[in-house]
Amino acid sequence: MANHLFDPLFGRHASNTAAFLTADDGTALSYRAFLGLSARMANLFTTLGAKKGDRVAVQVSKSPEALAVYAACLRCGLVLLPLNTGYTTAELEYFLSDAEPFIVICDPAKATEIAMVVPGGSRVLTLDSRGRGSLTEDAAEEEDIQTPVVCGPDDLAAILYTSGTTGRSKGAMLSHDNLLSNARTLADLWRFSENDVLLHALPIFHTHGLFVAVNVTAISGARMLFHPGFKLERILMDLPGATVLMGVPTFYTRLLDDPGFTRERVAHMRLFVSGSAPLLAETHERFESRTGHRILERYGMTETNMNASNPYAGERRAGTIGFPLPGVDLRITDPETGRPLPDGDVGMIEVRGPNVFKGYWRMPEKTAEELRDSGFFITGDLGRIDADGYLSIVGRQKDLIISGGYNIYPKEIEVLLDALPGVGESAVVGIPDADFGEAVIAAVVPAPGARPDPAELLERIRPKLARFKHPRDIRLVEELPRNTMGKVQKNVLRDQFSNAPAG
Ligand code: MLC
Ligand code: AMP
Repeated sequence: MANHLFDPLFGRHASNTAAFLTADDGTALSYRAFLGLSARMANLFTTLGAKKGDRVAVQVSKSPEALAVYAACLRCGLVLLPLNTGYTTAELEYFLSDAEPFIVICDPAKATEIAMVVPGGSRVLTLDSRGRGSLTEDAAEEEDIQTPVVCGPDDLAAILYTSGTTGRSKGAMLSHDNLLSNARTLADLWRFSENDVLLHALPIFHTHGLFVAVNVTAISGARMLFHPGFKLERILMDLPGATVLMGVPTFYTRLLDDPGFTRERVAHMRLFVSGSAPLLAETHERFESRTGHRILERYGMTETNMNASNPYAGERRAGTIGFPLPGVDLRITDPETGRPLPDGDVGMIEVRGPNVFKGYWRMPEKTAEELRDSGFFITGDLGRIDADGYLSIVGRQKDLIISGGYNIYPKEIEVLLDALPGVGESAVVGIPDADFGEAVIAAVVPAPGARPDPAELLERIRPKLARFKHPRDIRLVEELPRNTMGKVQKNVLRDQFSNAPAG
């Protein structure tokens, strides 16, 4: 095939007049029309001078046009760099200077601010939540046909930034084949067909909403009900016309909290998928007794796409993430020595397969630390395989908080707090939260003689951090608990704070 990923996902639908997605206002967009739109954008990128391998950074609201940017990039062999809409300009500055995109696409309301931090030579285009802006205006002048650029399995399709434990984000480089192999495996395993209608309410700047949801839909010729975000009433309204929902655990707890979420409403559904964060066994069980459906939990990462899934036909076991996907080698190793451990022991989850990324953008040392020469990627997740082969995640070795499916690295917040006057040192932890799974709490030890005001500290770090990373509470403490090696014992803090929730 001429373009390893574009052709099987989208190219083969060039004359398909069936609906690819239904937008929030009820308008249906056929595969053919979607491809025409992406061809116009691709022609615009080429007119602007973009060449295979150039990066296209995108921070825009979810819309069909925003999704067409993804297909347009694949067409031209450009590397998509999707960015969380919550990121502040201060956060964007790092991604843009690190990735050096040739094109930056942002909301018109942020264009002036973003233009200040865009590297020299980059072009800025705009796109608003309704699909309007210089991107679509200029693309409208272009032809709606385009010959996709030749791309092989190892060519890059996307770079997705994941925060690092040191506070510096790393760009995970994903190839055409990383994405294609995973889409094929999941579509097959979860029995997708062109009769499926996926209720799509996830953001499209992460692996879950962009690659799992969209690629699996496109490769199956299925259709999406494309919601701009998760709104409970809209989900309840559309469930009767859908067959599949993919969500983070917060989707499922919010649905269960609504009395309108009934067995009748989901009678037409065939599959509910959960991932990106742990699904409590209790949620799994409540869901089954309410709806008669067992949620299918799967496990993935930005760097690896999906690694493991509960079975479609066999037992979907609560509290587990099922079995390694076909083609994925998964092993549990001793975190200290890297030696494989027998089933039943808790250790580091390592994975290898066509799904595993190509390394971190311009960070060969970081890549070498996490990706072994043997091809195994060290996930940072701790797990155990039971006697029946089911894998469970029992903890994380990496210092990471997952809130509503978004990853938050404590270090990034600690660095900002530590730099403020009146702060001696700080430690950030996640405590259980009924809605988001975990909530961010910061412990601050005042500098000698100081008495900083927590509300003021929050005000100072606010402009530098996306809203979802803001501590829900900052607590002053006399000292941080440390072990004999002097390392902060975050588990002790977590227990202290969990037992004394914010007032
Ligand atoms: C929103 N807020 C959050 C938040 N989402 N705070 C913490 N954690 C989050 N996840 C903020 C809002 O800005 C708002 O701030 C307040 O919290 C309440 O907002 P809300 O209206 O209740 O939130 P909502 O917009 O409904 O969003 C919640 C959500 C969303 C769960 C729908 O966060 C979401 O779509 N999460 C999915 C993330 C995802 O796709 N992860 C996949 C990563 S890929 P204020 O100012 O009003 O107080 C990956 C690999 C894999 O992990 O395996 O899949
Ligand atoms: P991200 O870096 O955003 O891709 O997040 C990946 C991390 O999310 C993984 O390393 C896990 O810690 C977590 N994760 C993904 N799926 C699950 C799941 N089903 N259960 C528990 N944790 C999960």
